[in-house]
Amino acid sequence: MSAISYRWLVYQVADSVATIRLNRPENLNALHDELLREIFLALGEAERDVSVRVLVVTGEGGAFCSGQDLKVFAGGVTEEEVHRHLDDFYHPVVRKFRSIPKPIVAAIPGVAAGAGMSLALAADLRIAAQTARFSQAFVRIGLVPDSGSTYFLPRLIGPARALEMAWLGDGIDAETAKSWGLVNWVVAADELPASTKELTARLAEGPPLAVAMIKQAIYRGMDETLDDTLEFEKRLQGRAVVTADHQTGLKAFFAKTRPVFTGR
Ligand code: T3D
Repeated sequence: MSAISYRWLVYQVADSVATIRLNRPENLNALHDELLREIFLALGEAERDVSVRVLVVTGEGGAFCSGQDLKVFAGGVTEEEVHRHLDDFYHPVVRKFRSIPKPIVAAIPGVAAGAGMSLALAADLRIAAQTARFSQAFVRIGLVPDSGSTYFLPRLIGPARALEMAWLGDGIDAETAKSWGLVNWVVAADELPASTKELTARLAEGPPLAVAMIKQAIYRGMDETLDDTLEFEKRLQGRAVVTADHQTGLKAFFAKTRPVFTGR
């Protein structure tokens, strides 16, 4: 039972997994301010809930998210307004994806376009249905990629493919996205819920402290020198070796049993 009542998304917790389901299917889960605010709140709720070990972000009605609700800006917007809008609504969400010390999986049933694709890219892992499509749609309406797309995309697929997507604005299908390294897994559309559950169950079984430190180290390592990274890994490993979960893992290894990690 959520402490917050959401109007534009569905928030559910089951088996240590919080699922955030964007719920504006009539416009492919387009993002308006209220939905963005609710995504931020839901991410925070899942972060604080100690029973939650993994988050899933997905969309209702066969789409992931079509990006900014274009009806909102149909009347025009000033430079200052767009700055404030990005600062107040998009950037807090994107930063939250990275700062939450738990795995975040984007489960992508259909189209992920514009800032909707940016949200999928901000997740740690992506599992896509064969029906998924990815589009850097910004250029089609004379805009530039935002909400982290120019950060995440070249890191995932390289600058040439990122430019191809951003300049041409063409959609790519799930298999192409997989072959480019943009998604981790592609599954049949009707298998997406079960495959997501299987994946998140495995992630939820992991030792939470080590899982959190791995997320921190991997992202930090992408922006640091080798020497800095070696030092940072050393510090994290010093914290990991003294956890009860490490002892649990060792005992399970020698006993040839499955470890049950508690996060201590
Ligand atoms: O400060 C700021 O916020 C600036 C930030 C901007 C960030 C951005 O995200 S800019 C990019 C915004 N997104 C787009 O430009 C994508 C627009 N949508 C599309 O190009 C296509 O809809 C898709 C490629 C995503 C899917 O195409 P298709 O053929 O599967 O569906 P459709 O028929 O185009 O869409 C279905 C309905 O959803 C349709 O409404 P209708 O005709 O049934 O009443 C369509 O208008 C509506 N819809 C789709 N995307 C949006 C939308 N309505 C509002 N905003 C949308 N983004």
